[in-house]
Parts: sequence; C-alpha cells; structure tokens
Amino acid sequence: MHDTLRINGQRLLGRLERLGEIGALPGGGCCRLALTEEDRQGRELVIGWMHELGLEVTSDAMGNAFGLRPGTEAGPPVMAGSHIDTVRTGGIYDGNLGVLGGLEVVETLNEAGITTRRPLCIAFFTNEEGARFAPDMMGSLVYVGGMSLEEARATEGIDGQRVGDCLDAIGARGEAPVGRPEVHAFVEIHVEQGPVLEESGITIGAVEKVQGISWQELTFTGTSNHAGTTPMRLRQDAGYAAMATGAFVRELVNRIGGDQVGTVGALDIKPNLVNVVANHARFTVDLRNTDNDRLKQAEDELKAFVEQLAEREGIDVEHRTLARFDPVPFAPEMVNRVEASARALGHSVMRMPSGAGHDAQMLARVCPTAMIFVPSVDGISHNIHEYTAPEDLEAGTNVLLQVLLDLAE
Ligand code: HGY
Ligand code: MN
Ligand code: MN
Repeated sequence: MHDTLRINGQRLLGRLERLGEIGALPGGGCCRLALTEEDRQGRELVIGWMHELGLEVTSDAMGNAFGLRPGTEAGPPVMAGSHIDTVRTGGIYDGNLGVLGGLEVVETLNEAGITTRRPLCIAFFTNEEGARFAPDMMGSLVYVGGMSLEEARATEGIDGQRVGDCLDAIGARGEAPVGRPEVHAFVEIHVEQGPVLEESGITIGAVEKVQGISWQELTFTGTSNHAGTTPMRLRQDAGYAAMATGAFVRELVNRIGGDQVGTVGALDIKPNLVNVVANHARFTVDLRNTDNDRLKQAEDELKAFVEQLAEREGIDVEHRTLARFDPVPFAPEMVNRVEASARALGHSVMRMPSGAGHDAQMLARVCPTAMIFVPSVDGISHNIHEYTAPEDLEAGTNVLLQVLLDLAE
C-alpha cells in the first residue's frame, strides 16, 4: 500500500539546513550542546514545525518532546525520532535527520491525505550526546525507565551545572510523566557516522545492533613541582600519568583488536604551565566493542594499568564511571523490515552494527526497534565537515516512510 509514495527531499534538506543555522559555527556545522540557549532555540523551531504539521505536541519531565499524529484507531503509536542536541563541533545531520526525517514523513502523509491505522509519533529526546552531561542517551534512558528523573536532574555537567537547573532554565521541563511509555514500535534514521557504507558502495544500512559503550573519567593527583630542579626520582607527575595512560589505551585497543576502539577525548591538566610538574590530570576514556566480554577485558586491563601506575608514581587516582551500556541487538523482524523496504525501493542495503550510541538502543528496551543508516562522506562525524549526500538523505527517508507505513498499518 502507498508503495509509490515518496518524500520531498528538498523540503527535508531545507529543514536540516534551517535547524543547522542554530548554533552555526564559522566554516560549517553547529554547536547545540544539550540544555543551552541554542538547544532552547532548536527545540522552539522543531516544536513549531510539529504544530504547523498538525501534530499534538507534548513533552515530559525530562524535556523529551513528542508530536502525535492520530490514527484511525487509538492505541500505542509507531514512533520515529532521535535527538537535536549536538556535540561542540557537530554536524547538521547527526540526530537531526532522525527527527526531521520523521516530520518529512508526516508532511508527506498530510499532503497525500493518508491517515494510518495506528497513531504516529515524532520525538526528540533530551541530551542524547552526553557531551555536556554524561551519560549519553540520557533523555531516552529516563524515558524508558532506565534512569530516575531525580538522578538525571541531579547530574552535574562538565561546566559544573546540573541537568535539572538547566532543563528548567530553558523552559524544557514538560508535564508528562516519564518511565513506562506505551510505544508500538520505534524507528530511527541516522547518518552512519563511520566509513562502512561509503567504502562498501551501499546506500542503506539495516542496523543489527549497537555496540557496548564504556565511558570513564580518571583523575590523577600528584604534586606540582619545579620542572628544572625536581629530580625525576622525586616527581609525582599527574601529567605524565595521564599521557602514559593514553598511550596504554592505544596499545590495549590494538592488542584486543576486532571491533575494539578506545579514545581519550577530554583532558584537563593543572596548573598547565610549561615549567611546572602537573599535580592534577583529569581525562576521559571511551571504550567500545560489539563484544561485551572483550569490552569488560579492556576495562579490567585499564583499571589494573592505572592502579599500578599510580602506585609506581606515588600519586592518587580516582575512577568515575560516566556511562556503561551493554551491546543492544535489534529485533530481527525489524531489521528484516528495513532490509525489505530498502530493496523494494531499489536501494542497495547491508546489515551492520552501529559504532555510535543512539536513542534507539534505549527504546529497544520497551518496543521492537529498528535503525536505518545512510552514508557519511569520508566517514566523518562529530566534526563540522559531517556530510551526507541529498540523494542518500532522500533514499533513507523514503525507507523510513515505508517502514513506518508498514508498522502503522
Ligand atoms: O557517543 C555516542 O556514541 C553518541 O554520539 N552519543
Ligand atoms: Mn546521534
Ligand atoms: Mn552524536
């Protein structure tokens, strides 16, 4: 049914570019960190579009927003969505495509005068990136009951501010409760953010699983001292310890191999001066693997290394877990739907894991869930040069349209 219906790619691209103007960075891309003024403006724009499309808009106590399109029957909706917050050097597609692609499906159905049997709902979730407030996927985690609202609101960010205060300050706290949502199924279209589709010459990714994620914050505390007069045998150098750990992470990841990845992305050294041995080094280690046992091995080896290093250097070390999610498989029949719809539309398609975390991995806890990937040029993301060709955006959103229609009928 409605096999010949197609979305309007130009209109979708226009919305992506318009939303990308909020927090736009010189040279491209945008910075719309969660619960900032830019996030508020982004929310206002997208919720305005939801109203224009005739959706019934609600938001919950975590600031997750939902645009409901009634069906001919009542009951749990078929949902599509993602996030509109970005990292500090974000692109205009990461997350935004999942939300605006859903709105494009709604507008296409409005134009065609089609009402689906089940209701449809287009959602965006608060703080998916976790770059300012860890963990990532915080809003959808609270939505499915995996984190209490209180714990989320009390979370302190990298700038010392709390989620609850910032949520209230931008007026994003809604009335609807959080916890045990009623969703028939969830579909998220997202840019791949990696090189696989492009290198394979494939247009659509039918995502089978999201890999496991481990975020840790490590803090070494030593003694600041004179860089010239302090003999090496007397140093308690937190800066050296942090950099030695960074080098160990790379060695560890190469040794484990396979899908294992590891990143030291944030680093704060004090007093951060050329002629002072550092007494403070706080940094993050992001470890991921599709195989949970190997991810645990990586975590264990990192812990052992860091503790032996602190002992040897005579410094203190503190561990803080910022996020820990096991790999999440998607329901096979949902992966099949993505694959079948892509093929029916004449697009090349392959099954693959997701290297990035997504809201879909949280929705998979409460309903059958699928993800549709489209290629990232040069595999670049979390970078202002993130780019996906318009024809691929259109192809993926046409797959989203067909999968949603199937699920809603
Ligand atoms: O970190 C991630 O994988 C996602 O971008 N939040
Ligand atoms: Mn994303
Ligand atoms: Mn991201």
